[in-house]
Amino acid sequence: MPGPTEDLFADDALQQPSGREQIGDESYVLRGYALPWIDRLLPELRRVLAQSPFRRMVTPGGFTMSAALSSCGALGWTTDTSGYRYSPLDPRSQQPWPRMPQALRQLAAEAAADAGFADFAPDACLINRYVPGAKMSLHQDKNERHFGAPVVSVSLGLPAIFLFGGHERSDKTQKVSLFHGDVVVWGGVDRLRFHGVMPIKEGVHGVMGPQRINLTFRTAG
Ligand SMILES: O=C(O)CCC(=O)C(=O)O
Repeated sequence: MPGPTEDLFADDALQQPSGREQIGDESYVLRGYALPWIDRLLPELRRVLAQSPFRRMVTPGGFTMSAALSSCGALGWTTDTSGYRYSPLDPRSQQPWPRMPQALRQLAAEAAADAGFADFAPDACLINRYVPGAKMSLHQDKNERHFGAPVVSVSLGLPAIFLFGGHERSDKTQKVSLFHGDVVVWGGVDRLRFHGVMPIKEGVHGVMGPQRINLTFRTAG
């Protein structure tokens, strides 16, 4: 029978940090920010994914990404051997991407405002699914038309180590642990900083199962 201390540490929520952590001049981790939204968010996410299911895309260099992707909103980020771009159509169905649910849009706008970016109006929500072992290499988000709006990134499910670098690929990276419900916002002078995700460790999350889902909101058009 575990003692009281073990019981305490068996509870995920009690181990999770809370509050706002600054990771750059204009970059913040909002710990647990999305938790109160989860019950509204998950059914909407299921509807989006029924219409535009996850698929693994190929990079211009011919590599299949380990994360599987989908999107909602007016524009969806896609990649194939001819390049990275935003498209109004899901390349799989040639139909518009599912509309961005109001709960997702509102969560992103409120998180951006709390991090100092008022009036965030995302038109693209990229949905990344990582199974254990999947990762995202260091990259800059620069397929958007302008860089005035921040990036808002919501983590769900298995924990991840987010790599937050500088403006050069070779710059030192900070390792930021992200948990279910955490939101990262970066913009302004930090908008083009390199970032990525280390391979996800094996595990099963109590709500999301054996996966991590990340929602990344941007103003792309
Ligand atoms: O999964 C994440 O936390 C980051 C995703 C990301 O870097 C991206 O979609 O550009």
